Amino acid sequence: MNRKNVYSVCGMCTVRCPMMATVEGNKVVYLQGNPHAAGIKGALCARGAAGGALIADDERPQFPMIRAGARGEGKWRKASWEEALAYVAGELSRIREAHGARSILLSDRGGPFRDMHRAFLKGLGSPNYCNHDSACARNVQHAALSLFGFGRKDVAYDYKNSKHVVLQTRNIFEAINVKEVNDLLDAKDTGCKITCIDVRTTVTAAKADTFLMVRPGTDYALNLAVIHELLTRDLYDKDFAAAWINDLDALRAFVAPYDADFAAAETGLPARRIRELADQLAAAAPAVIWHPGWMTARYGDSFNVCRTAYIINALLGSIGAKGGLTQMNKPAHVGKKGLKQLVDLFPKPEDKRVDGVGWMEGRSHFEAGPGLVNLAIEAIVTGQPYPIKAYIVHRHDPLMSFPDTADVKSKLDNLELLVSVTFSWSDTAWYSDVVLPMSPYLERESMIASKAGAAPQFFVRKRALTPRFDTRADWEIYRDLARHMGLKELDFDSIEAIWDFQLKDTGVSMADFEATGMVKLGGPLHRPIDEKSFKTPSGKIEILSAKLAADGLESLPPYVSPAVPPQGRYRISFGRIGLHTQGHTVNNPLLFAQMPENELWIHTTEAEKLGIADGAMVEVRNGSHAGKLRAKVTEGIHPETVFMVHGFGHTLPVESRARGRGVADNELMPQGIANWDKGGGGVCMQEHFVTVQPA
Ligand SMILES: Nc1nc2c(c(=O)[nH]1)N[C@H]1C(S)=C(S)[C@@H](COP(=O)(O)OP(=O)(O)OC[C@H]3O[C@@H](n4cnc5c(=O)[nH]c(N)nc54)[C@H](O)[C@@H]3O)O[C@H]1N2
Ligand SMILES: Nc1nc2c(c(=O)[nH]1)N[C@H]1C(S)=C(S)[C@@H](COP(=O)(O)OP(=O)(O)OC[C@H]3O[C@@H](n4cnc5c(=O)[nH]c(N)nc54)[C@H](O)[C@@H]3O)O[C@H]1N2
Ligand code: SF4
Ligand SMILES: [Mo]
Repeated sequence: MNRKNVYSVCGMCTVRCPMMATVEGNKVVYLQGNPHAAGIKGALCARGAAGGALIADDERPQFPMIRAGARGEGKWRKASWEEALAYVAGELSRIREAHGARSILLSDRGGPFRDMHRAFLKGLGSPNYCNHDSACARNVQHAALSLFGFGRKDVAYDYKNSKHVVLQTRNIFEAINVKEVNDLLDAKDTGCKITCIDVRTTVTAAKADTFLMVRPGTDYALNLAVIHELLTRDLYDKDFAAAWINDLDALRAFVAPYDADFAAAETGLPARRIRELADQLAAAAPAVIWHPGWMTARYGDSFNVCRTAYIINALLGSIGAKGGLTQMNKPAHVGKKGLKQLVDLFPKPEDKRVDGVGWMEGRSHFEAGPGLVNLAIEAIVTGQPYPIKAYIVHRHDPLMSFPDTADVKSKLDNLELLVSVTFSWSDTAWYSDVVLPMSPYLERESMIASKAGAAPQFFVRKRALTPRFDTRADWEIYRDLARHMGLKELDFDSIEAIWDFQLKDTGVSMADFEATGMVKLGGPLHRPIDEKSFKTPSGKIEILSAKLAADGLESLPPYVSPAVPPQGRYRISFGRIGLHTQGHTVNNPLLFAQMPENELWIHTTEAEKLGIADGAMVEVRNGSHAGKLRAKVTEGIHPETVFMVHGFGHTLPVESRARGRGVADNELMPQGIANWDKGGGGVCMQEHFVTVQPA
C-alpha cells in the first residue's frame, strides 16, 4: 500500500510540537517529531507517541449529539451535522435576539489555532472570548505585564546557552515540552547548573545539581531573600539596573527585613544555601534563568512569587541576555509580514467584557485578550454586569479544570445553551446540551500557525487520516455555524481557501511548506534590550506598577506566612506526570495501561502516625468530598502537604477504562473557584486542606 509522510502538529497536549506521521492506507505506521524542527530532534514524548491509540479508541464522541434527558444524565439523541449545527445556530440566534450578542461566552485552551472560532464569536458581536488560563498561568502573564509591559511569551527561555537554570514550581522533566527538555539536557551536558525548588522530589529534582525542598507556599519569602542578598551584597548587575530598572531604592528598602535568616525560618532551608544560591547566580549572570513558573494557580501570593522571580532575572541582567530570557522575534522583527487574521474582518464589539477585565474597578490592570473565565462563569450566576445565556466550550473542560465539579455545574445550570466542541469525552462535554465532536488532530487539518522565537516561523497541520467517525475539523464546524448565522466573511469553501487568506501579502505560499511542514521567516536573531523593548510608560522595568496601584494593589506587598495546616490536615498539592495530559489522556488505552490511576504522596513520618503503609488504600477527604486511592509513602515530600497528579477520578460511563480509577484533586477544593488572586487573576487551588486515613 502507498506509504506517505504527512507533516502535522501533535495534539496530545497544549505544547503542539511539530511532527511527522507516516501513514499507509488509512492507518498510522509511525509517529515522530518533525525531523526538521530545531530542538525537537525527531522526538515525541510518551503521550505524543500514543496518538495512534487515540484514533483507534472507540470511546470518544463519534457523531453530533443533542441532549435528550436532564443535563449530565447521559441521555443523548444522535443528530446529523446539519441538524446539530442548525440547532446550535438557532439557539444562538434566539438568545442573541433576547439578550444581545454579549450574552454569548466562548472559552478555549488558548494557543495558535484560535483564529476561526474567535472570529466567529467576534462576528456575532460578543466581546466575551476567554481562555482557560486563570486555572494555569495567568499569574505569570500578569507578573510579566506588570513589570515589563509585555507578556510572558514575549521572552524565550534560552536554555541552550544558559549557565544556571532555577526551576521553581516547575517540573520541567515531567511537565513536558519536548524542545525545552532537549535544550536543557544539552545545556546540562555542557555544564549548565540546575537548581530545583519544589515541595517534593520530582524527576527534575533528581536531575538537578541542587534541590531545595521548601515548605509549601513560602516561595515568596525565598525570593525576597535572594533579592535581599543580591542588593545588599552588590551581587546584582549595576549597569543593567541603572539603564533599565526603575524604583530600585523602593525595592531595596522593601527587602531590607527579608534576609536569608528570615527566609530560612519560613522555608525550612538553611540560610547558608540561600546565600550560596545568590552567589552562584551572580557568578553565572547574565546567562541565568530563574523560571517564573507555569502552572501557578496555586496560592494567594503566587503572583508575587512570579513577580519576584522576574525581578531576580532583571537584577541578574538576564532579561534579553543570551542564556537568559531572550526577546522573542515575531515576523516583523525579521522584516516579514505576519499571517492575515480572520478576527480582523470584524469590528470590535461595543459592549464591555462580562468578566470586568480591563474596565471594572479592581480589574482594569488585567489583560483583556483572554480575560478571566472564572469571573465570566460567576456572571452566569449573578447576571452582573449583564447575563450570560449561551456558552460554547471549545477544547476546554471547566468542570475538571476548576475546583469542585458540583459547584461549577450549579453555575452552568443558569445557562440556556451549553455547547462542547471536543475530540474526547470530558465532564463538561457530558454536561452539555450539544456535543460537536471534533476529529482528533491526525484526522484533521488546522489553520496555519505562527510561532515566535529566535527564528520565527509558520507551520501547518495537514490531515494525515480520513476521520473514522462522523467528526469534523474545527474550521468546518465554525464555517458551517457561520453559514447558518449569515456571517459571509467566514464562508470559505475549503481549508486551502483559508490558508490562502492567511498567507496573503506574506510572500509565502503553500508550496513552501511541502519540504518540511514549516517555513522559516528569518533569524535566528538575538536582539539586545533597547528603548523599544519594555512596553511600560517609562520604557523601563517598573518595579512599582502604576496599573496595580490604580486598582488599589501594592506592587510589593509584605510577606504573609502561609497557614500551617490545622491539626490532622495536610495542604493539598498537585501537578503533572510525563505519561498523561491533564484529564484527557487517562482513558487513552496505551497511556492508561502505563498509568491507570494516581496515588497520594505522603511523608513517611505522617504515614506512620496515621498507620498507613506504602501502597495501602487511603481515603482523602475535604468536607463532604472524598475519594480513595493508593498511598505513596516517601521521604521525598514535605510533611505539611500531600500530592496527587491531576486529571484522574473520572466518573463518566462512556470512559470504561478511566472510570473510577484514582481521585480528582479538583474535587477536594470545595467552592474553590471563588478564591482567586486579585493581583494575578489565578485561582488559588492549593489553599485547601485535606484529611487522610486508612481506607
Ligand atoms: N485541581 C487542578 N485543576 C487544574 C490543574 C491541576 O493540576 N489541578 N491544572 C490546570 C492547568 S495547568 C490547566 S492548563 C487546565 C487544563 O484544563 P483544560 O483547559 O480544560 O484542558 P484539557 O483538560 O487539556 O482539555 C480540555 C478538553 O479539551 C479537549 N481537547 C484536547 N485537545 C483538543 C483539541 O485540539 N480540540 C478540541 N476541540 N478539543 C480538544 C480534551 O479532550 C478535553 O476534554 O486545568 C487546570 N486545572
Ligand atoms: N506530561 C505533561 N506535560 C505537561 C502537561 C501535562 O498535562 N502533562 N501540561 C502542560 C501544562 S498545561 C502546564 S501548565 C505545564 C505545567 O508545568 P509545571 O508548572 O512545571 O508542572 P506542575 O506539575 O503543575 O507543577 C510543578 C511543580 O510544582 C510543585 N509545587 C507544588 N507546590 C509548590 C510550592 O509551594 N512551591 C514550589 N516551589 N513548588 C511547588 C509540584 O510539586 C510540581 O512538581 O505542563 C505542561 N506539560
Ligand atoms: S509535549 Fe508531547 S504530547 Fe505535547 S505536543 Fe509535544 S509530543 Fe505531543
Ligand atoms: Mo496549564
